[in-house]
Amino acid sequence: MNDRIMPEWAEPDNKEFTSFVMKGVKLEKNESQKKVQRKNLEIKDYVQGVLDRNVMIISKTITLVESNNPQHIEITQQVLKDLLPHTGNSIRIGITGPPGAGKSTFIEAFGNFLCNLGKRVAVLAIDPSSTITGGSILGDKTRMEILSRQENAFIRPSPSGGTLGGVAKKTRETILICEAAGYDVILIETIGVGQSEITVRSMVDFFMLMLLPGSGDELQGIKKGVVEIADCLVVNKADGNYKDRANMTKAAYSYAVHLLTQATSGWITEVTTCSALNNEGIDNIWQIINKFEQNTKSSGVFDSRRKEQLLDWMHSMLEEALKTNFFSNPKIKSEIPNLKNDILEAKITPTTAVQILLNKAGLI
Ligand SMILES: Nc1nc2c(ncn2[C@@H]2O[C@H](COP(=O)(O)OP(=O)(O)OP(=O)(O)O)[C@@H](O)[C@H]2O)c(=O)[nH]1
Ligand SMILES: [Mg+2]
Repeated sequence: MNDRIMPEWAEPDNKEFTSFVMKGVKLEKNESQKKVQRKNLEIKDYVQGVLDRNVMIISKTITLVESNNPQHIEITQQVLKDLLPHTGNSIRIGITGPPGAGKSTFIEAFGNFLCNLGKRVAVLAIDPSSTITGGSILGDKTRMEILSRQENAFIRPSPSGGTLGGVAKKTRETILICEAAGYDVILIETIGVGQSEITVRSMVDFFMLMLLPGSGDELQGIKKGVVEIADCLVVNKADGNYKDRANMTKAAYSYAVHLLTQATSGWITEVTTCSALNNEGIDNIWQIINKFEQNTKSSGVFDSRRKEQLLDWMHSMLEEALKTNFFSNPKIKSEIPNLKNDILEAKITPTTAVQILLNKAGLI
């Protein structure tokens, strides 16, 4: 009777209790499941898992990349170093636009379209406002319902709480992981506010601005600068009652882009309409992207932009590291309050204060 176990709610000395529970069945995990379960994966496990396209390990590798723990950062760099030879083979597409333009709905439609063409699609989101709105990630998950069930699609919401610079740095590394995992198309959604679209532009090959049908004679508060970094303007919601307005908006922007600087040399910004909701105009956008890729690859612009982006990445990381290093230096921390006082009491100029600080940090 040893295998007859009293349920936990039975009093221990109650011999009259008639219920017994069965011992649980221990499931043997296969080797790869065991590896994933193990708390600390080794560098080679991360690398092999990503190359084997193991979704659970891809996710874990991205989580590792997103960690700010110095130990994790070191492992991440070694993992990325091994993955680097397998990267670079995707088309990286940025999608921005005002809130509610239909970016997520478009990604759902476009992602499914691409999966049906046999492509493998990764969707990443940079949402600097997610800490404020809190709910957008949840919203996106329900909006990308079909795509999230596609075997060839991988959807990763942005880490919340990060500064834009931090998120962007992680997104660049996440792109590399996705490429090593064999994703052919990487879609990066960002909400069109503030600085985020410039950051996304600096990490993608093709940049798309999604617009709403307007009255056709105004530029919807979209900054000229944002239009100037887009390779394609897409007026979404060209359906039902919005159709005519969408065409008017398209006409207004088609005229406007000719007056603006082009985002990519040798490429005239395309302006088109679509209905993400009704799956209309989606194939046309893919054709535009294909044409863009062919043109820029044959002119060399595609390659030179990627090289520039790598160097820009290094520069921005260097700036960030220098700043962090400088302001966390105890000598600097203790000196700053005194220098502030001296400046306010007109004893020294801000320029002198800067010289003193740089000197203390050993930078001059
Ligand atoms: N009529 C129509 N409605 C659309 C279309 N695309 C999206 N919508 C609707 O517009 C609303 C916003 O769509 P989202 O895809 O969440 O827009 P978004 O640009 O991702 O929004 P944020 O992530 O909040 O910036 C939803 O209610 C969609 O159903 C479309 O092509 N036609
Ligand atoms: Mg969205």
